[in-house]
Amino acid sequence: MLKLAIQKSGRLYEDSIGLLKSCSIGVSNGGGRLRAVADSFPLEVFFLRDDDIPQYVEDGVADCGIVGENVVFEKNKHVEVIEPLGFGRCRLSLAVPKSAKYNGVHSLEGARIATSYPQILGDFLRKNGVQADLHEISGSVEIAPSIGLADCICDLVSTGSTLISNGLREVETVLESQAVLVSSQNLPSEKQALLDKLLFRIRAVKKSKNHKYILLNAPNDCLPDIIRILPGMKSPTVLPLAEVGWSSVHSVVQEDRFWDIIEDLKANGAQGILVVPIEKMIL
Ligand code: PRT
Ligand code: ZN
Repeated sequence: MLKLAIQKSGRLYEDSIGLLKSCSIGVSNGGGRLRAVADSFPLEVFFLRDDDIPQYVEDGVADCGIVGENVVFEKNKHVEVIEPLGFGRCRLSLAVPKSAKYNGVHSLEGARIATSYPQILGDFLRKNGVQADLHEISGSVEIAPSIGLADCICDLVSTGSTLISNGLREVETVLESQAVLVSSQNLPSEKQALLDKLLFRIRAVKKSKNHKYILLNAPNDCLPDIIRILPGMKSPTVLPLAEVGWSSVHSVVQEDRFWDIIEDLKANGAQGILVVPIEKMIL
């Protein structure tokens, strides 16, 4: 049985459970349980504080885990990052009071900086040749300047609204982060085989989220142009419609190019365009 550690509650919990569900693995920690056995996959899930996950994985108590890169780099344990998961996106940033002068990292020389990320920030400052006075605090970092504890802060940011409401201005990104799947080093072969199976499902789900299935009708004389626009997985499927001289074209398009492709298709004679989500995608 593969042992997976995920966050017990917090920002990564819903997406971690949702990802497993998309992989057809049902898990529930109903009643605040700390461990649960999944249905339909040989997986035991541990529900932990995110900060503890790298240690559990390093020690082999859990074989793998889902945790933010910010935590992985800060804890600096011996774990392998095996797959970015595309959720829990944020950045670790330096922020100064709105009215403070800032002309690059060197402005921070000698400054008192409040942070929950002394390792990552320490590395960043060393690389930039800056010496500063780090104050490690574990929560509510953003109030440190206003209560006189620090001159500036280094904390996680997603929308930026917490910084604004505390009169702070983001000046430097130290790290871009998202949730990742990590694993213990040197897993025994039967665990590695299960992890590979889980990873195969995760990749199929991730791929499907970046793609849409598209169906359209077009007069046959427009088909060469439409087929040129729609790359498909191998090539588009073309089926005759009941109405003579018309065809239905089916294909898969990448989400990020989606609107450009639709415009191009319309301009080249496509009609009745339908777009549907893909649940799993295996190449
Ligand atoms: O109890 P436990 O220790 O497990 O949870 P936690 O309180 O330490 O972590 P949690 O649930 O807050 O966050 C878990 C992970 O989510 C983090 O380690 C990041 O990888 C990721 N994440 C993504 C974030 C944010 N976005 C985020 N915005 N973690 C925290 N924040 C906080 C930030 O610290 C600041 O206070 O949200 C505030 C800023 O948000 P904006 O939107 O105002 O910029
Ligand atoms: Zn935490």
